[in-house]
Amino acid sequence: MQLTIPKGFFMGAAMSGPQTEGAYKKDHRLESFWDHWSDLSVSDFYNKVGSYVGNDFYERYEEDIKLFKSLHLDSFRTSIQWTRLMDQDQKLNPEGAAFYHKVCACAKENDIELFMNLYHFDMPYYLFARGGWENREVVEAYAVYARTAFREFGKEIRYWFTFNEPIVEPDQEYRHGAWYPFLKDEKRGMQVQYHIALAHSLAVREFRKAKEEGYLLKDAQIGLINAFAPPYTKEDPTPEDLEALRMTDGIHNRWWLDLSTSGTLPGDVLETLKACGMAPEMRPGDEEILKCGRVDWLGFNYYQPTRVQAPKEKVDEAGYPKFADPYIWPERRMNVYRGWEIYPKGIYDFGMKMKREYPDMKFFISENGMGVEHEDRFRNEEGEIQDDYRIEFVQDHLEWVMKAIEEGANCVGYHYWGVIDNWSWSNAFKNRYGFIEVDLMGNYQRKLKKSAHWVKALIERRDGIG
Ligand code: BGP
Repeated sequence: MQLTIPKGFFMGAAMSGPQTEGAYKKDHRLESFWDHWSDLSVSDFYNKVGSYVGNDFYERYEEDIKLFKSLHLDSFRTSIQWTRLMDQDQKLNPEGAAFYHKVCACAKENDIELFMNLYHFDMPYYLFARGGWENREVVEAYAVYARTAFREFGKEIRYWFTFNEPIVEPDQEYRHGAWYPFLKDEKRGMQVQYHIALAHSLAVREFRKAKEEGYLLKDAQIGLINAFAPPYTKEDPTPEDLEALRMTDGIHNRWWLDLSTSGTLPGDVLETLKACGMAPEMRPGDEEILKCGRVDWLGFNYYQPTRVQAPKEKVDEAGYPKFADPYIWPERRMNVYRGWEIYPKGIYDFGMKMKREYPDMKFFISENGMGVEHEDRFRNEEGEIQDDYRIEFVQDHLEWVMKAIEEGANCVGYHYWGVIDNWSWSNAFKNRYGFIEVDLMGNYQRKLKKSAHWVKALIERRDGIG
């Protein structure tokens, strides 16, 4: 069956400043958390490629936006880097601002809607050194940064987002020990997660204020983007498995969904945390701040489902209560390069959850994509990468999105992650996601893959052209 997408449904590209821009020391940009980690131990990064280069977007933004246009993509998301926009005195860096003004102007010239995110795991290092998200002053500093960005670009950007996947830093840096500073401390992770919820809410408050004061476009909107991985457990669960599901869903999804739809945090989760001594420290007045956290719409990043079961051990290595263990579904299909399960139906299940539980909130699929290693293997005689696996991946997911829409989900778009190959954190350039290849040996030259032609034809059918 030929896939068709509805008219007016956003089809675009997702990317981020720290993974694409490069130019890490240009125009007085500050050192980021990633630059610091790269300097400290570059061998933690695949092939020793640290955070410095991105995919050269800083120099090639015009070419890239024109490429999006040539594929008929109607929108793209990137992020402002806090390190580029602000100086250490929390004042605007005019050179950094000039770059983002150029990006805004170029998107406009090409008739592409720009979705601008303010934070994509990229804290300025001087703030990280002061305790990062564990420190309330950093929460305040983020609000100053957000206010500065709204005032500076208010008339150029319609769609704003406070955070991309706010769950990732608490998880990767504080709970799982996967990213620098490699901590495994659930309690500190919870405090960080709480402070990010406050930072998000303060930024939304700044947005509303900036709108009232006339700094923003009249129809400007603010959203939050999260990895809303739908959680599943065994088909025949015990009450303990269901409890594991409740807390996993509570910390990963409901925490952000309740905050962004009703300006509260899930009471049952806070109670459980309190009972086991893991509740974050809250201050008088915080409830009022959180109430500001309601947004206009949501982004849903989807790569894989979360499958959990009751934990074998009651406590972790540090002595904190464990809420869940991973559950390996016997029928799972894997993206072996990334180690992530491929389960397109998860996107539909999440759409149905939104329809049932948060019917007034519209959302879009803000990331979905397939990273594959050694794509050179798939070149044809003309040198073009034949990434049929990627076409199949996107088609399968989009079919489930369309089914969710038919059944009433308020989903208004789809952004593919990494339309142009980019730098993937500690995996650097190991797995390539793009419809467009970046030739690292050829001065970052861009080349279309087979999937680029496929997505172009798909959008042409939507628009009745071609
Ligand atoms: C999401 C992030 C992106 C991107 C993507 C792919 O979680 O928002 O920044 O990196 O995952 O993951 P990875 O790059 O780790 O392969």
